[in-house]
Amino acid sequence: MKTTTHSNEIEKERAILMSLVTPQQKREQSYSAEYSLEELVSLAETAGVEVLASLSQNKEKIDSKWFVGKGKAAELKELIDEHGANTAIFDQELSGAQVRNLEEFLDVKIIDRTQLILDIFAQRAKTREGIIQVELAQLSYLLPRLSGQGSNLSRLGGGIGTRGPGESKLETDRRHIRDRIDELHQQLQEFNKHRSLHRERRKKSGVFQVAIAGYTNAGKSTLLRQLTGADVYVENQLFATLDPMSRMLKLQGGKEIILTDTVGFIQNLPHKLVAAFRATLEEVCEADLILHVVDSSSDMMETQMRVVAQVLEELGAHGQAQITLFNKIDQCTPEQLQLLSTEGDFMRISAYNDNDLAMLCDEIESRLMGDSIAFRIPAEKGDIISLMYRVGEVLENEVDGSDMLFQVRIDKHEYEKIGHLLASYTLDADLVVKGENDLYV
Ligand SMILES: Nc1nc2c(ncn2[C@@H]2O[C@H](COP(=O)(O)OP(=O)(O)OP(=O)(O)O)[C@@H](O)[C@H]2O)c(=O)[nH]1
Ligand SMILES: [Mg+2]
Repeated sequence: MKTTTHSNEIEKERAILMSLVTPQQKREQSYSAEYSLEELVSLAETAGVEVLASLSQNKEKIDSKWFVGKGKAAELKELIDEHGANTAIFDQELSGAQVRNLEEFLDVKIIDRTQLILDIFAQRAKTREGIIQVELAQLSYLLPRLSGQGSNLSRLGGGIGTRGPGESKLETDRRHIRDRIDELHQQLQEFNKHRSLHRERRKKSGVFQVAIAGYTNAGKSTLLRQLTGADVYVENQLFATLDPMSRMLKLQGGKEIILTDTVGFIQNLPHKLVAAFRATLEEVCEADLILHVVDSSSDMMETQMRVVAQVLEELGAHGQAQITLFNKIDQCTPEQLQLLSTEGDFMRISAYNDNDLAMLCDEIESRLMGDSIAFRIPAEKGDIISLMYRVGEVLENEVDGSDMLFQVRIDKHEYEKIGHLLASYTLDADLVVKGENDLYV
């Protein structure tokens, strides 16, 4: 993945990385400057860039002209000359003016984190919808940055920032960009319509939706593959998956669910980017259950979990039913294992361990099917008794005089529809038996 189709035409990017840390960032709980810079190295390498050195600065405020302080910019210039770099990559988003000033002063190509992520996305997008989403995000990013620099971006000279996933390289003319953005919006709307129709149909069919979400490289695709045998791309790299993939999974009790793998999250994920992928990420908001996959062998686990919680909140999915899966426990040190909670909505798993997967399936089933409820129904009420069988899985039934006693594991979808007809036959609340929550302790 390190080479691109354009690599023969352009000089390989040899970059110095630059990060600025402001007090405001330090206050943000889910932000770690060192880790962000470390990630920037991986992102750059994933995009095919040779990383030569990195530099960071603690500064009270972002400099509107240079982004970093003037002295730091001079230091960066020295480093660039010393290493013979042709690119500087910034860990935060830059304004058009900052890019121009830095470019003029440093005389190298200037790239920021957003462009780098978009470049990786451009190389990864496979489905028509994914390709459109990436192109739209790229163009929306470029447009406001074009002002005052003529009508094209030829200064970029190819490579990152110019690679487009569509048939041709990114259009670089401003008027064309506007037209193209409109066109892409329209095309995406078609996809959205189609997607919501599809979702409605699935909802009506009563099939449960389970979304797999989490930080990039946590093991989401691995989980989908191990559970369903799906032929998905699994790789130890950032953003291996871009397009969501759904697969059917049959649970022990015979119930079928749809599992969907989604694009990984990352800290500093620009809002615009989240917006471009909103439609696909809506799958997460609509899900009956979210499996939040965590790489528990990462030292940055807590930061990653916070980032995921934050993005889920931005998407409006934070209130959804969720199970946190501490994945990769086979790779954890004893100290790391000790930190993992085992209570409540948490499970420890290895996506490669069949026993863990079986337990996970049981847990998914009990979550979706809900708790079991006890009912007492007079034997002559045949119609009510037949409803009993529609509302879920009858776990036990016995005759008690002229009544029938039922213990039913409720199917939430069905219960929402017809539960009110049964309300007067439920036994007292003490007899409402909980699901088997101790399965994973
Ligand atoms: N040891 C171990 N490795 C795992 C486990 N789960 C996943 N991996 C590895 O972690 C790496 C990333 O897995 P993916 O499934 O591609 O991760 P992802 O979350 O889909 O990542 P993106 O698509 O990039 O967001 C791969 O090398 C997997 O083999 C696990 O339980 N144990
Ligand atoms: Mg993946």
